Amino acid sequence: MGYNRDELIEVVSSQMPAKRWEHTQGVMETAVKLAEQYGADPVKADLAAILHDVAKYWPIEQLRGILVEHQLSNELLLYNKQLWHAEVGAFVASHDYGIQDMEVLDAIRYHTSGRIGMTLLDKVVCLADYIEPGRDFPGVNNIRELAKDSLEVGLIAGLDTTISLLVSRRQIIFPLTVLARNDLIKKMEANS
Ligand code: DGI
Ligand code: FE
Ligand code: FE
Repeated sequence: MGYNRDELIEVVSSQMPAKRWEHTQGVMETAVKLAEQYGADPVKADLAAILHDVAKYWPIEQLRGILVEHQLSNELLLYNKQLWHAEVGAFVASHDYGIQDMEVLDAIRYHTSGRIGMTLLDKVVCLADYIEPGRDFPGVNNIRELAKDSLEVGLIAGLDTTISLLVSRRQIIFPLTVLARNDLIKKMEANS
């Protein structure tokens, strides 16, 4: 309990391979920049970014165990295991590292799936995860360009990429991801 930033960095980076820690550093840098540009709290963005993938390399059975034991999300258990590290990450941040800020915990919790009514901080962390400098997937440069002008347009493009990829692989889509995308589009249309 009561970890300072350097201690958090130490304890988080020790739980992942070097490559994933490089990704996390990219997300930290990008999330702070996006926060500054779009008016989110850069300190919270940095903290959420440090912790967002803390559970990414935990054994699947350990992730499942935490979801079940702490009754975090029964629904998540029915969907892709790649979604689990986000919910568990928020739990670990709170339970093991004493993070109490709900905004930070939610940004970690929803960094993979998104959600309806994403906060500014949710959007910043989720988008930073897509476009940090180390990311290299088809279309990433387009998302980077879109993100320069609009947090929402960039994020919708990111979610579209994920959904398209899942469709192309005939994989199940976590409904919240579709709901998050629809909600962002609806709100953009309402504002135009
Ligand atoms: O943890 P990272 O690799 O940095 O990024 P992430 O947390 O967004 O990655 C999670 C992976 O989960 C992503 O490559 C796509 C996969 N995935 C599987 N099913 C779903 C899903 N992602 C979303 N958003 N929704 C799904 O239903
Ligand atoms: Fe992640
Ligand atoms: Fe990530």
